[in-house]
Amino acid sequence: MAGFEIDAAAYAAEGWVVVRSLLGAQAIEALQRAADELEAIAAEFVRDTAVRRVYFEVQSTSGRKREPAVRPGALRKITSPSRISPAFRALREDDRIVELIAVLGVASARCVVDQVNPKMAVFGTGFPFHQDAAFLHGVALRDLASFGGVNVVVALDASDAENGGFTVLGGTHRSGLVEGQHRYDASQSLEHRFDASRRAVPSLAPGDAVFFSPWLAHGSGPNRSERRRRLATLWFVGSRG
Ligand SMILES: O=C(O)CCC(=O)C(=O)O
Repeated sequence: MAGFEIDAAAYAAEGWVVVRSLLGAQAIEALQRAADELEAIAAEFVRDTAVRRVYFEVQSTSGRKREPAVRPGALRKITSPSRISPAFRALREDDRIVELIAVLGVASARCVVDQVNPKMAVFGTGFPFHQDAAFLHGVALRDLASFGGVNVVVALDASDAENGGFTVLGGTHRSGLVEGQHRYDASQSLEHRFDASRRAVPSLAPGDAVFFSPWLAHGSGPNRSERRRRLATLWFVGSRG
């Protein structure tokens, strides 16, 4: 693919691979502004709230779901930002991502989930290790089983171990789905349930992306820094084409 390469062999072996500068400065600035606008909508929210089918999940003190926000407007996840944000819709429909996914072996991929994952400076808690494949259902799960899938996170801000960077457990995409992930307590690490011997926290600049298997265990640590960390997340499943 012109301008981009992806290491399909590393992806097959580890279950994840970084693509540097997937998005250029203009696209990233548009997404950063769009994320700011979404966060402004949520400025007074103290509980999880849906607005025009965009679901804003608040950041609680413990990190557990359904507890009040650590302060008004504190967010941990925004699900389906593409429903109201043109910049996130454009990301969801970016053909270059679909082409890279095809190189990884999943043809005619379609996006079934899009999210923003904010992690606040200082207050952002860890995200327990889990496998996204455990959270799909219906037609999307059927297509994942039949045609495979690839998930993608794009850094909107610089992301590293200090600010709760995206963390992967390499190789875990080969060991099957761990049961009971739906009941997880978001304040707990589930590291003990997975082989963590190939744990990695890739440092990402805005616009860098991680392509990873829906079966790869991943999560993130708390944000102990003064820098916020936001990711855009997309889940793709293949189709008959
Ligand atoms: O925010 C993060 O660091 C990870 C989020 C995540 O893995 C998820 O929402 O499934």
